[in-house]
Amino acid sequence: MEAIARAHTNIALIKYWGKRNSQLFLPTNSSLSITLDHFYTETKVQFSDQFEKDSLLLDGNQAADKEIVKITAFLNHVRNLAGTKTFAKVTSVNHVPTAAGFASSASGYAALAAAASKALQLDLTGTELSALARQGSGSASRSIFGGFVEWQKGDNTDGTDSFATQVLDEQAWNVSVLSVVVEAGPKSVSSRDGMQRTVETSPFYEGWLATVEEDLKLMKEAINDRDFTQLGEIAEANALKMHATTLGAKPPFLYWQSATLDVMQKVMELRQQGLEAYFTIDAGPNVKVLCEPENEQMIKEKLAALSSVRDVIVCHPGPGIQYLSDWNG
Ligand code: 2P0
Repeated sequence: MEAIARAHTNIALIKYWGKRNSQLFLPTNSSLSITLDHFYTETKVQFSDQFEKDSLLLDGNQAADKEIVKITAFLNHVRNLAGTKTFAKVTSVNHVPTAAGFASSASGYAALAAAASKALQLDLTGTELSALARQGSGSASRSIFGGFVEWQKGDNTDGTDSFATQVLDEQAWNVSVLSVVVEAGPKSVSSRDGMQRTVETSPFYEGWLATVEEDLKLMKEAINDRDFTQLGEIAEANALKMHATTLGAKPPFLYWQSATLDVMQKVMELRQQGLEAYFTIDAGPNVKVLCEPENEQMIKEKLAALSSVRDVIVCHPGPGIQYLSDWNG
């Protein structure tokens, strides 16, 4: 009763920002992302009656009790589906460049959902697996699929219609996502706490909700038409609006650091010079820069030359869940 799965991280072009139900991980808005080829998590799950509790070995280290509590809560969903109470040993390795510091809950829970459900022979469809991964971390619902992926927020109170679907596969349109790692201190507010605080206290959150569905519609149009300019403009504007909501929260907070602004300003400057590039930023200081493949080397060099930039890793649309027969972790 064991299985191994690999899941890639994703970067949202239309952000998931806020929950309407935190127990079930139901979002207030739909979101859309690109699954990235370069960064992934591999996870092996073994179920055995010999185990007296769940355990997690993460990147070679035994996880702290706090992490085990989360994993157990998630595995309970999988065990309920399979009608078993057997405990599991989870071994997981994040394949992200060590300097990057963005180990991802998206790839982590997507890989765990896939490996655990396969180990228990659940034979879930892609959408069922996505809805399961969502209950570990919202953005994990999107990492089940490759390429361009939409997570439909759904309307049902039980979450049965809140899962991701593929908009375009990873071969269909090659855009470049430069992952820019900046010199920065640790972040003080997690994305989970940050989105909750924003929903509960920011007067700007209404403005977010008022425009996000239109952003999503325009983004899907851009993808359908392979219109890179529209994709970039909408993604950058959507990210800025998400971050603007945090400034209105009580107490206010900001994920950007000075290095983040250096990269944002450089991207705007490059655009003025005719080199088309756009930025998007998640709940942290690092920046992802979107460009077309023919410009990626030039833009990479310009960004890497900034003194506050530690590394630039070139990514492209990557695959969805893969099941592996051998463990190389
Ligand atoms: C996203 N983020 O769409 C957004 C944009 C961060 C900013 O999904 O509480 O780790 O586990 O559901 O998925 C990060 O939040 O939050 C995230 P939980 P998650 O990618």
